Amino acid sequence: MTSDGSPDSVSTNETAPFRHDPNAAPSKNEQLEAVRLAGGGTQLTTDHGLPITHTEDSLKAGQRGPTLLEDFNFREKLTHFDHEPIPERVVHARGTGVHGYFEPYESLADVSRAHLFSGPSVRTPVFVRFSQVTWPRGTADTVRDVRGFAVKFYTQEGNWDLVGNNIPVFFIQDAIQFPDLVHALKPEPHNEVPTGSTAHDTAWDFMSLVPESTHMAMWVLSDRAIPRSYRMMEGFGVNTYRLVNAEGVSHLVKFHWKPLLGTHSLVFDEAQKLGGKDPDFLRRDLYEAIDSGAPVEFELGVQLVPEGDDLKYGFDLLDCTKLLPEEEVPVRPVGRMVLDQLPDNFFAETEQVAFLPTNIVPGIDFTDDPILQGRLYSYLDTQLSRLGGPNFAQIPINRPIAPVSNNNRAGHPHRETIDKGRASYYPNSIGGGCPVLADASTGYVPRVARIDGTTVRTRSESFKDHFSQATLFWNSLTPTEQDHVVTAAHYELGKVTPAHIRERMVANFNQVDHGLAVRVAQGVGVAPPAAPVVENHGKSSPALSLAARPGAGIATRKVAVIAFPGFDNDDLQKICAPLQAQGALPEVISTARGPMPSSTGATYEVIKTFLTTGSVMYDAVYLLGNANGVDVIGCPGDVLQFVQESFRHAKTIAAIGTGVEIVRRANLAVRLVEGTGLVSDQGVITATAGEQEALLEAFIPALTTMRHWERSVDAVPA
Ligand code: HDD
Repeated sequence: MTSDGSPDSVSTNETAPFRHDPNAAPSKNEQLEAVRLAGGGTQLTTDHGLPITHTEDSLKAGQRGPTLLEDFNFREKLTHFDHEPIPERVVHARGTGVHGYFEPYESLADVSRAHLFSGPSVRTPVFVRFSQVTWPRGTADTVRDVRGFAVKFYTQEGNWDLVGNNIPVFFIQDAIQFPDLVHALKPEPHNEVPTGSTAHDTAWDFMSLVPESTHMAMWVLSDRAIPRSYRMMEGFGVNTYRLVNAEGVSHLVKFHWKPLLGTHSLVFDEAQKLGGKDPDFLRRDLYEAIDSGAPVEFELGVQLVPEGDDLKYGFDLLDCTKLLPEEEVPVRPVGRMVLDQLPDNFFAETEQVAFLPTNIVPGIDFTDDPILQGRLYSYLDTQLSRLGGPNFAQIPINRPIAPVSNNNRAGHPHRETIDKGRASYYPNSIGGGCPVLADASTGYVPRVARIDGTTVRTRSESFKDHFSQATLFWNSLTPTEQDHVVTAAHYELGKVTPAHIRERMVANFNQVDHGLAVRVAQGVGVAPPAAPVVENHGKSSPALSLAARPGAGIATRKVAVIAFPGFDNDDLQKICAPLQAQGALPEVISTARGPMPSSTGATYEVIKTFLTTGSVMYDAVYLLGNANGVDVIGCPGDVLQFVQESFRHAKTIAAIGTGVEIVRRANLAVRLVEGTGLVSDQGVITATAGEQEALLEAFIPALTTMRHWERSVDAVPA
């Protein structure tokens, strides 16, 4: 067989020029490729393979003379550099990708004929790209935004791309509004301000005028939009898809990804500070976790609804501004995805990966959801300008593991495949009819659906309830999560200039919940609405709160261990080993990089300092005791800020021996140990010297809790 699947010897081909004979010796191209693969590759060469002896000076006419045009190496190097950038994605430009695999727990054959779901022995390679939606490639990781959660499954039946987000609903109901939405959210066109924030006029002008976006706006104002880690957020397919079994029976399906580590978020103040301290916080977190062998695992689940029940739940399953509460249709666990390998090259893999909702496999199908329908057009189209033309599927990261044989040929900018044979059309007899059509048992067969209606440009009546699920979401949040929504609204709308936009948003919130509207109004200079528009229906879906999935254990939680010269070595050993044994990541922080003497004279090699880190990069802080006492340390502002900020961000703080004195000087509104013993108050745990074991016993559960919301942030002294 040739690379395009054409058979080798057909009688009609016998007299043809340039006939390809597979039994013949390797072609020149194949011989050249074999030589290339055998090559060494450590010597500096031009792009054309010429070994280069000098690359730091251009070829000049005399010591101080002009550069010569003849210097082809100079020209090649500069030309290549000048053409390095490619257009960034119009949305989801900033992202990071990793490799892994997916394994089903059991066969899903009752609902889908997809081979990747056929049983636990099928392991499918995946590439996952997590992203932000709205901002340019250079934006800080932690800004408030929806996060993309795109998974490419390299299945034996071709690539399946599940291109979802970390929020289960969307802003709009019809894809024709997507360009308007994105234009409004992005930096404003006259001055390209602001980057990395929807806190500006056009964003809220649009959302205030499009009431169906209110539900999504509530999610974006919630802590979901500032995840602590890509490893600690849920993923959702958002649109409704179909699963189809071998008998042709289909179910509507919503896809879910559940993180093994539970769902956790940053505090907004922390997210903003991280933008300066570590703009790469989320990608670094993912890389470091995978590099250290820590578990990065998600469970795939499906909510299945029999065909025909799309209106049964009080809303339309084709309307992706709505979610299907898990309490109504439980999520059936399907399998696990493990992310365990970093890409070798960011550009080649993460930047060049192209996700297409049209990439589906037999056993998975579309619905008439108008957002999904629009997406089926847009993604292929965008790859053409981003990746330069129709051959992007041949870029290694996009190449399926399933064999490809068709009659697509040539194309700008390049074609990697060296197609053979004369027949590049269907039907043909010259190539023996190859490639032949798949039969219905192996190939993709589009769903059979009766479509009957007159052309309209209207929104379905079943899409017209814009607020009751926003109320459901609001009712499902914990009081702390609700406070965060209100503060985020104060921040976002507080930066909106025209009063009428702020007023319209408050009016929309009043359709969600009167109390919410009043609280938002109070912070944004708008008169609170006098009365509710509708009574809150009182329903909730506990699964929508981040608190519903805390995860278990302390794996990959980062602990800042603060130490100064003369630190108690015994304290250090007794804290680090047990934490590491449970998968946590303690890191010593001090005032200067280099060897630091301990109380016993042994030295510790300090890598992290107050200058190169910040409390916002850690989940908890632990202050070691010191033989020299706290006055020698002098309690620099850096350490006090570290402790106060950790307190403000509701993190666990532990201190022992003289470390307690530092906490005392930080003036936190908690009880601290006096005399001997251990005191634990609102996640601040203090103990006298020598009480390491008791301290650890209290510290580990507190670290598992992650945040101590019982603290009042206002308790932080000015
Ligand atoms: Fe989209 C990228 C997710 C609606 C048009 N989208 C993109 C990515 C994700 C999503 C995760 C980044 C993929 C990557 O990492 O490369 N998009 C969604 C979700 C949506 C959604 C969950 C709502 C259910 N998108 C949507 C609509 C349109 C687009 C309605 C247009 C009609 N999306 C695009 C795009 C992008 C894209 C312009 C930009 C880069 C790309 O496709 O490859 O075509």
